[in-house]
Amino acid sequence: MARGLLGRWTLLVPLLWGCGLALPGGMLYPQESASRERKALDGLWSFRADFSDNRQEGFEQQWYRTPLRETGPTLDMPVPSSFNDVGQDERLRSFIGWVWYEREVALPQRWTQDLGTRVVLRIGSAHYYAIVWVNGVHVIDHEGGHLPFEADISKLVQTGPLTSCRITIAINNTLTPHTLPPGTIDYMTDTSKYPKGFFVQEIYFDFFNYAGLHRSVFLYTTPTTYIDDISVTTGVDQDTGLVDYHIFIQGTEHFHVEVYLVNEEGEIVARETGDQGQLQVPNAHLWWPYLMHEHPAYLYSLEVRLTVETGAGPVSDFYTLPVGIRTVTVTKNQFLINGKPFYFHGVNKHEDSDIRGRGFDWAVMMKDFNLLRWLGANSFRTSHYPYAEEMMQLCDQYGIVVIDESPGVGIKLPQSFSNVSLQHHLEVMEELVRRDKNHPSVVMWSLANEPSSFLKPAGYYFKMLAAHTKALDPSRPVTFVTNTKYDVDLGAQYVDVICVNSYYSWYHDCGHLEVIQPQLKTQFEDWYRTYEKPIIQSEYGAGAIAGLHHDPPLMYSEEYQSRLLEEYHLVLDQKRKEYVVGELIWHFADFMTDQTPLRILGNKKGIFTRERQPKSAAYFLRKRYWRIANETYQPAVSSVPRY
Ligand code: BDP
Repeated sequence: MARGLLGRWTLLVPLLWGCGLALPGGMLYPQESASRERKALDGLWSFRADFSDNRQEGFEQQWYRTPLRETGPTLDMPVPSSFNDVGQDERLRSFIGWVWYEREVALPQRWTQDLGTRVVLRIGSAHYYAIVWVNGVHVIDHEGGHLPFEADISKLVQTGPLTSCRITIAINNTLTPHTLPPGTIDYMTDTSKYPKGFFVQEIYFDFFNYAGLHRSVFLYTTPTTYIDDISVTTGVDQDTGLVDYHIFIQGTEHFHVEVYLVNEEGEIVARETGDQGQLQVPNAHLWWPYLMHEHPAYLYSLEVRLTVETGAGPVSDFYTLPVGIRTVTVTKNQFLINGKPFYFHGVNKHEDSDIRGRGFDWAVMMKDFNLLRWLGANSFRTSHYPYAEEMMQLCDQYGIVVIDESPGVGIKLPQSFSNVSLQHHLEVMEELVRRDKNHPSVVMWSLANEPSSFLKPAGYYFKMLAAHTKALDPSRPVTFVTNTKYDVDLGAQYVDVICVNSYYSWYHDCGHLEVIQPQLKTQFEDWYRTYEKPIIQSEYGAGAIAGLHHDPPLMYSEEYQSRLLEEYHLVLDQKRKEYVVGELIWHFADFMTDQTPLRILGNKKGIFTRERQPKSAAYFLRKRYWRIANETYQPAVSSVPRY
């Protein structure tokens, strides 16, 4: 294959960089209300991978101009899902380059005839780079595989009697040193060893680079004067809950906004008018992580009503935002929620399961939440990229605390610390904060996972990233997850909480469980002495093949996995009395990776299998998590198993 693989890509990316850092517009989750309609385009889409040598055939032949089936053979592709594991064709599983998705949608006549209606196309996640056309007209490009983007397509669908539209999305999963996550394409030109045109995508992270339309694509409507964004921060003054809000209106400067805060019983507890203000709630029910309080995860509804007077009468827009009133504070040795010490006993997750790859799935999400509760986990980190919005909403409802991580994983190469990369990373943080800022479950932003934070440019890189993220959201602490040694890490000075990954007795001193206690103790003491900041053990764990047993414990047996956790826990139990504020097991469930000799159909460090069945370590960890919950939270919830 020729190097044209990246041709169009490299051409387009600089256009985005030119946009500067102020993101235009909000990214509220589409919802139905008295003024809004929504259509989810889940289901089968037409799909075609561009197998041409330079991957440019689709652009050369303008596949977006006519129905995709007229350009050549197409497949039916489920959305949401990754395209990789659905078919039986190895070429598609490992495909790198452009794939094309298309869907024809019938629209209600009121969407296409009423010029007071704004029709928006919103793509929840397209991994990695996307170009979108509607009825053959280019509407938007987007870089980044894990955050939503949208385009106003009213003008394209309100052109006459036509009440359908054809949506075409070209997606490229190629990773370069400047994408997030980064990667490189290596071309193998020695034809005595490799077939002509052979190349591989190198990645610097440990999960399969699934691609496609991973989340729902929505069409939704608003009036042409509409609520574009809502920003809420909460505080507490004695028993009074404080909700500071800012509503962003588009389409007019002359509007009337009413804001109501409604409790779970449906009663209005506070009201205000105007696009900015503070709602005060006497005797407020605070949002607590579940297990921590008898009324966990209490959510109010912020009902926003916009009214605009027009010549033809008043036009209204309505949007309802769930609001949890809570505070987050960090001291030098504690992480406090509502002023009380919070200990993260949770997991690291991936969006990964079976043939759907990383595609969102309601059943998998519910199973995972049920498993989290079964386990007694109170938190997770969105390793190593932002998760579906539906998942964040459920965390708000169920009281699961989230460390919200950007896709900054595998930042290893010096080029990936360049200004070009930094600029993109800053934008991704903007997109992430814009999307997730109102979730009470999100208590901290994670900028990256295991970057080469010992490299010289890492200091400036993380200084800028941390400062920018804090400027975007002064209400939450910031971290990044490190596996660099404490005395050479150049980024840790800029974070509020130190998150450390370590794999004692797994990647080093293999099989020697007896090294864990001294090494882990030293790790914590070194970090705390140097930085005097609270520490989270953000990853630790061991691989285990479900059903593989060996006593005495040997690596990859279920026994070894449990024993390794036990050794870690002995030190964690000492240090959590001092300054360790959390432990997140690596990993919640087995997950797919690239093929390497160290991985057997994926990473097996899950305490659940990829099919979500428990290994022995899950029972072991469950006892611990519920024990910590029983010890820590008062009053204990009656449904808590008492170990
Ligand atoms: C850590 C990475 C994680 C890997 C894990 C492992 O943060 O993504 O999957 O190691 O090796 O370094 O299992």
